[in-house]
Amino acid sequence: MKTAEEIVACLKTASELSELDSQQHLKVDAVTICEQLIDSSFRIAVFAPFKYGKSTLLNALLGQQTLPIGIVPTTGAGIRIKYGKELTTVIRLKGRTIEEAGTKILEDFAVLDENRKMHRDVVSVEVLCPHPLLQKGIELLDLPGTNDMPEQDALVRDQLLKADLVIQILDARELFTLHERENLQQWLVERGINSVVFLVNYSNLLPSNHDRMAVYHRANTIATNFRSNIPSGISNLYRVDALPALRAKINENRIGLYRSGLLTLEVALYTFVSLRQQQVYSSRLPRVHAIATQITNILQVKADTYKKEIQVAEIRRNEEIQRGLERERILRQGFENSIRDLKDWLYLSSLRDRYQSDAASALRYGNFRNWETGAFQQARDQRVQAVERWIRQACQEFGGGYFSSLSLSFPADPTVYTPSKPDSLGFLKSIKNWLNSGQLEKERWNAYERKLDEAYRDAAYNYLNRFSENSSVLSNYESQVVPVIKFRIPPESSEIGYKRERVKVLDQNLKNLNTLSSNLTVESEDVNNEDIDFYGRLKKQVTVYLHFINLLIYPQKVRKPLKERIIKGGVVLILFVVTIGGWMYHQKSLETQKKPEQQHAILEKQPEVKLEPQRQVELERQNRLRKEAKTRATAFVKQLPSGPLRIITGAGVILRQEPRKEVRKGKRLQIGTIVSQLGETTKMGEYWYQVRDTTGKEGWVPGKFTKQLDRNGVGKTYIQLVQEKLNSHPNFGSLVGLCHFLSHAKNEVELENAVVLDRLRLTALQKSLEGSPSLEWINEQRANIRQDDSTGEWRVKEELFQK
Ligand SMILES: Nc1nc2c(ncn2[C@@H]2O[C@H](COP(=O)(O)OP(=O)(O)O)[C@@H](O)[C@H]2O)c(=O)[nH]1
Ligand SMILES: [Mg+2]
Repeated sequence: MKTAEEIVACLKTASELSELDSQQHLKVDAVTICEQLIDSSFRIAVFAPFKYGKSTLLNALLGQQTLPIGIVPTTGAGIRIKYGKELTTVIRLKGRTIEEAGTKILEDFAVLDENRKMHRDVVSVEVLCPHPLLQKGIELLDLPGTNDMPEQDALVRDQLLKADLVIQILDARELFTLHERENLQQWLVERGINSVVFLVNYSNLLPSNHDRMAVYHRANTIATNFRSNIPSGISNLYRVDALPALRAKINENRIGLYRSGLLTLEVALYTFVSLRQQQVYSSRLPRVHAIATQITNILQVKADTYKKEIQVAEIRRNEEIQRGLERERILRQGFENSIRDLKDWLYLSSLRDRYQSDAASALRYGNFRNWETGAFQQARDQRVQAVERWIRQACQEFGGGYFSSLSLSFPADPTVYTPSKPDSLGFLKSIKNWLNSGQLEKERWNAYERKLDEAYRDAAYNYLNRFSENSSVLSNYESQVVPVIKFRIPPESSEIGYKRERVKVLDQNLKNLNTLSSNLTVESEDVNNEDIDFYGRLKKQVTVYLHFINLLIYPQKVRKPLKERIIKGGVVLILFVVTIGGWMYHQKSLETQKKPEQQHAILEKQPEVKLEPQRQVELERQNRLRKEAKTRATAFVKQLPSGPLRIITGAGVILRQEPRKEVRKGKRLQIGTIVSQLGETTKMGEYWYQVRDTTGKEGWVPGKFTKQLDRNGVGKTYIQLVQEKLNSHPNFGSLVGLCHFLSHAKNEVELENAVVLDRLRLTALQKSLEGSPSLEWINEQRANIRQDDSTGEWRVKEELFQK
C-alpha cells in the first residue's frame, strides 16, 4: 500500500503535466484530494440546491438555531462547523480574523450580498459549537446552494471532494430534477465520491400519505441504483422533515423527533462515524482512484498525440535521409566515373597513343603552341570540368566543404635535340655516289631524316611524360574532395527532441499512476468488504446507542427529575430495542442471502412501505434485461467487419476521395458511424485515415474526427465519445446527430453501458431543446418531450429519466 505522501506526490506531478486549461476542474480536484488525504478531520457535508433545507437540517442536528435559514437568502460561503466549548463564529478575511460569540455575525458574511455574490474578502467561515458529535472530531459543512451562481457551484464542487460523507437533500415535491441528476453524475459519480446518503425533505408538505409513499418509493429506486459506498447495515436513504425536526429538537419533543425522521438519521450518522472514522484514509481512496483515472486518460491522450507526431516527423526525416543518401550515391558514382576517365587519359601509354605523333609533328613544323592550347588543352579541360562538375554539385547539395578547382598544368615546352646534318661527301665518296646514281647521298639524308624524326618524337614523348606526372596532382585532388561528396544526416529538430522528453516524462507518470491505481483498487475493495464481523458490528452499534441514550437523557447537561429521566429513558430503550432487533434481522437475512448488490440500499424502517417482493421482481427484471442486452451486444460485435475499426466523432464528416481539406465533395458520415481502417497518411501536418463504411464506400477522413474502436470496448468508447462531445459545446446539428446515434447505440452494448447511454441520450436531447430547436426536430421527438405550460419551453419528459 502506498503512503499518503507517495500518492500526493504522484498525483501532484501528474496533474501538473495535464497542462490543459479545459482541465482546470481536474487540476483543482487533484489538489483538493491531495489536501484531503492528509487531513485528519472527518467531514459530513450537506449538499443540495438552495432553499432545500440544508441549514435547517444542520440546525436540527445541532439542536439549536445556529445557522441562518429561511428569509435570509442563502449560504454564500461554505460554513464549517467544528467543536468548541462556546458557540463562536470565526471569520477569516484577507488580512484579518473576526471572532465573535454566537452566530449572528454569519448574516453579515456568510450570506450572499444584494448582487447574489459571495463576499470577496472572506477566506473561510467557521462556527465552533459544543455538540458531542463534533467533539468526536466530526466537522459539519453547510454548503452554498448549487443552482445559483457559477462561483458557488465551483466552491461546492471543490468542497464535496473533501467530504467523508455527503448528505444529498432531495425535495419531495420535485424529486431529482435534471440539474440534480447531472450534478450527481458529474460531481459525485465521476469523481469517485460514493459515500453518499440521500435525504428526502419536505415530505410533510405533500398532500397525502399516498403521495408520501409514492415519493419514497421513487427515491428508493434512485438510492438503490446509486452504489453508495457506506458500511452495510446503514441505509443510503432517509426521510427527514427538517423544519419539524428542528422544532422538535428545540422543544425536546422526542416523539416529534422520531416522527420527523431525524432520530433515525442521527443514529445512522453516529453508526457511520464510529465505523468509518478509523478507516477514513482508505475510504477516501476511491476518489483518488477516480481522479487518477481521469488524469491518466488525459496524460494518455497527450502521450499518444506526442507519439503520433514524433512518428510522423520520424517518417518524414527518414524519407529525407533516404533521398539524401540516394543523391550521395549518384554524385559519388558520377564523380568516380569522371575521375577514372581522366586517370585513364593521363596514363602515359594512352597519352602517347593519342598525342605523340601530333605533338612531334607540331614541334617539327613550329606550331607546337597551337597544338598545345588547341586540341590538347580542349581534351584536358573537358575531362577536368566533368570531374569538377560533380564536386560543385555535391557542394551545393550537401553544403559541406568548399569547392576547389582541379588544375593539371602543362609542362615546359619540350627541348628537341636535333641531329647534325650529314657533312658534304669526300672526293672518293662523291665518285662512289655518282657511280651509284646518287644512292649513297640519298641513304645518308634518309638516315638523317629518321634521326630528326626520332628527335621530335623523343621530345614529344618527354613532354607527355612530364604531363602524365599530373596523376599525382589528381590523386591529391581526389583525396581532398571525396569527403565533400557526403550527405550529412540532419539532426532531429529540437521540437521533436522536446516531444520525446515529454513522452518520457508522461510515460513515467502514467506508469506511476497505473501502479497507484492498481494499489488503490485493492484498497477500495477492502472498504466494501469491511471485515468487521457481525458481533463486532453489534458491539459497536450497542456502544453507539448507549452513547446516544446518554445524549438524549442529558441533552442540556442538566439533570432532570428522576421520573422524567425514567420516562425518557424508556422511550429511547423501546426505540433502541426495535431498531437493534430490525437491524439484527436485517444482518441475518443479508448473511443468508449473500447478495452483494442488495447490501447498498437497505430500507430505513418505514412501516408503511413494504418493498422487498417488489425489489425481488425488479432484480429478476434487471437480470433478464442484462442477458438480453448481452446477446444483442455480442451479435452486434460479431457482424462488425474484420480488421481495425474506427468510429466517426464529428457530425457529417465528408468521406473524401483524396486526403486533402480542399476536397469538399463526398458522402457525409454521421457521428457514431463505424468504419474499417484501410490506411493512414499525413498531409500538410494533418493526419488522415483511409476508411471503408459498411456500404463498401471508401475514402479519406481527417484523423481528428475519428476514434479507434476496440471490439471489446464498444460501450466504453461510445460513452467516452458522447461525453467528450457533450462537453465540447456542441451545436444543434451535433446534438441531433448524437441523439440519432444514441437511439441505436444502446442496443449495441451491455446493460450497464446501455443505461448510461440512454441517460446521455436524454441529456443530449435536453440540450438540443435549450438552443433553438427546429420544428422538424420537435415533431420527431414529440413522444419524448413536453412543453412547459408557464414558459413555453420544451423539456424532456421527467418520467423518461425514471425508466
Ligand atoms: N415546511 C417545511 N419547511 C422547511 C423544511 N425544511 C426547511 N424548510 C424551510 O425552507 C426554507 C429554506 O431552508 P434553508 O435551510 O435556509 O435552506 P438552504 O438554502 O438549503 O440552507 C426555510 O424557510 C426553512 O424554514 C421542512 O421540512 N418543511
Ligand atoms: Mg443554507
